[in-house]
Amino acid sequence: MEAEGGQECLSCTAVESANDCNHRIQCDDNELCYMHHYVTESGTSGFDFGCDSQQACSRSFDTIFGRRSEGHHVKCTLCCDDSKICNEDLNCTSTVQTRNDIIHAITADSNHAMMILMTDYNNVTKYGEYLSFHVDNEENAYRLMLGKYTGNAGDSLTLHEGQKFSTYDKDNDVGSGSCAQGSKGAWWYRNCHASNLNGLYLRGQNSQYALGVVWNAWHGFYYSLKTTTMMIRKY
Ligand SMILES: [Ca+2]
Repeated sequence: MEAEGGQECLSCTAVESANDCNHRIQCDDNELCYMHHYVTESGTSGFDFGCDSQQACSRSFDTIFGRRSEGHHVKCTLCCDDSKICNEDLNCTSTVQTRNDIIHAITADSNHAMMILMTDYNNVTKYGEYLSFHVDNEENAYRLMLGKYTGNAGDSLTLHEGQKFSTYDKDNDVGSGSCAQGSKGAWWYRNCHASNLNGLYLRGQNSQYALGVVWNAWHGFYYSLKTTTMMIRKY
């Protein structure tokens, strides 16, 4: 989306019904409109919209495609059922285009970096950034391609480089079982993961091994992060 201040954005700011979601807000000059995809605990996915932080703006990341935070995991799920996604007007459509189709299209033409911002329950924020980020097309199961890591969160994604995207209904991992079902998420699972950002929203320290919103290099497999945001920039 365009990173322009003062723009009018579609908004969906709380746990709302589809009709309630369909309103507009004005973003501040230091914010940008965002559209992001989310996956709920039940596996439903969708998009929502709003204004994003100055931090994202200042880093010139212009596409935000994955986010987990309090409320977001249930936000606007009434917009669509499992077979549909929301379009930019937050109306349900039957298009087969998914989050990964969009990311594939965005990252196909040039060099892009992908940054993940993560916040824990002490409100500490860390990040990991990867150069040469690209997601392959549907025929290749949205295979993940990544370059060099930098950041202070530790590297929990290079393990997944070269892996296909697996969901509850599509086991594309290299293990004998289904990592998506076993890890309660959708990700570029290998056998199975070092990160699980579409996992269960388990709110910090918990007893469920590797099922939460996990970034192993920072908080290990028994900690579910408070917020995560995945962003792309061109370079
Ligand atoms: Ca498998």
